[in-house]
Amino acid sequence: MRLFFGLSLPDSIRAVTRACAESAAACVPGRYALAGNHHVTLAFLGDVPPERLRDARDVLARCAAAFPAPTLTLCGFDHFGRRENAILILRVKSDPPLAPLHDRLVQALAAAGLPADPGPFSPHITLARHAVLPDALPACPPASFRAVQAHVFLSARDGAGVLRYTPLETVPFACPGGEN
Ligand code: 2AM
Repeated sequence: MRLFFGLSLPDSIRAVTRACAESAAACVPGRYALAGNHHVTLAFLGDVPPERLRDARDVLARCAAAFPAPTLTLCGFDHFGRRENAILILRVKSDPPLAPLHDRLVQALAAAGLPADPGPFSPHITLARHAVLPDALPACPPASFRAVQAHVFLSARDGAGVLRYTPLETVPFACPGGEN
């Protein structure tokens, strides 16, 4: 099974990312992700035998339990790759930054004998692939949310052949104030 660790978006934030994707689609051709698939990847594992799902979950649970629930802010459009064949993204800023968590996850996965893409890591939400970027992109309103949970996601095609990211496991971040 193809797995990754990531953060899901609250409905209010997904409404913003959906609106950003719709406004981009008016001027940026590309293959747009389903808004239901919008997420922030923390670490990508790739193919994992189903019997090791529990071990992957335990790695995420241990690392998340030692990390304060981060506040994420959408910081506007950006891209990876060439402008004529780009991955269109929304940049995400996190407080505290997510890079140390990504590094810890990659180390813990390796120690558990699980696969992990070492990076580079740059937090974002993918909106479209094979995008052809114009000189200017529309504005995307700033929006913030606190992620109190992380997930093990399954990346798989549904019966109709549509790629879906499905949370299989959910684990809490540390919450110093004890609010969650
Ligand atoms: P993304 O986070 O930029 O959207 C499932 O494939 C998810 O894991 C996708 O959201 C994808 O990119 C992310 N991902 C991170 N590293 C990956 C890799 N090496 N191969 C495939 N997907 C990867």
